Amino acid sequence: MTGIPQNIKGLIFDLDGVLVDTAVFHFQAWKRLANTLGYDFTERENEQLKGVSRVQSLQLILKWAGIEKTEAEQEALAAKKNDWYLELVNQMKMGDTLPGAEEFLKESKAAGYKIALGSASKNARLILEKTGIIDYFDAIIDGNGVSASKPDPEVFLKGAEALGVEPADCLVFEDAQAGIDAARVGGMHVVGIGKAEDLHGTDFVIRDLRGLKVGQR
Ligand code: B16
Ligand code: MG
Repeated sequence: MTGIPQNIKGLIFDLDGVLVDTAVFHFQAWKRLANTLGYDFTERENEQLKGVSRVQSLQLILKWAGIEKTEAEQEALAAKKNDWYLELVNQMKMGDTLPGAEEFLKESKAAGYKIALGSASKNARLILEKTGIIDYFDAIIDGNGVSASKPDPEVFLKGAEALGVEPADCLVFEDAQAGIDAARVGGMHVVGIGKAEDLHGTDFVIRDLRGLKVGQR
């Protein structure tokens, strides 16, 4: 089994698709919104919304549908989608994390790694609280604290800074290509979570966090 590279001091986790499976809730809520506009989209198109911010996701869906909306209308639509998304998130419970995620966080913390969240989501804190994993984090950088979306490296650079660790000594965990590109541009190591054929530019790819050994620092 692969281990964490020797020089690594800080671990920066994406949220959706790495620690929790909220992608399915995003998909349901976006689909519900698209349907009110007389449009539908598939799970395959939904892949392109992963790791992308709320407003950018809406703009992509409107583009696919060939629909134009003013900025004010877009804000109202994004708010409606978020209300529906939160109805689903609010049903999440302690332990609703992806396979191996909580154990990996626990072992990493015990081994002395500094741990940050680097997520595009503005709902990240709520999700970490509901699933009971918030206390593992030394720093939380989310969609409320960044101005540029992935593949811009801002979210991860802020994470490294908050941990007091050089970017080159950080390992980022990402399931989306935009996030992998962001980590690379930021000069960090990056583990892809998912299928190797879908993810490019990683140090290595694992199916989920059961596939990586924490070991000793
Ligand atoms: P919110 P991540 C991303 O989370 C999701 O992958 C993406 O689908 C979503 O649009 C984005 O968060 C914003 O989420 O609407 O909750 O602010 O993968 O960066 O943890
Ligand atoms: Mg993600």
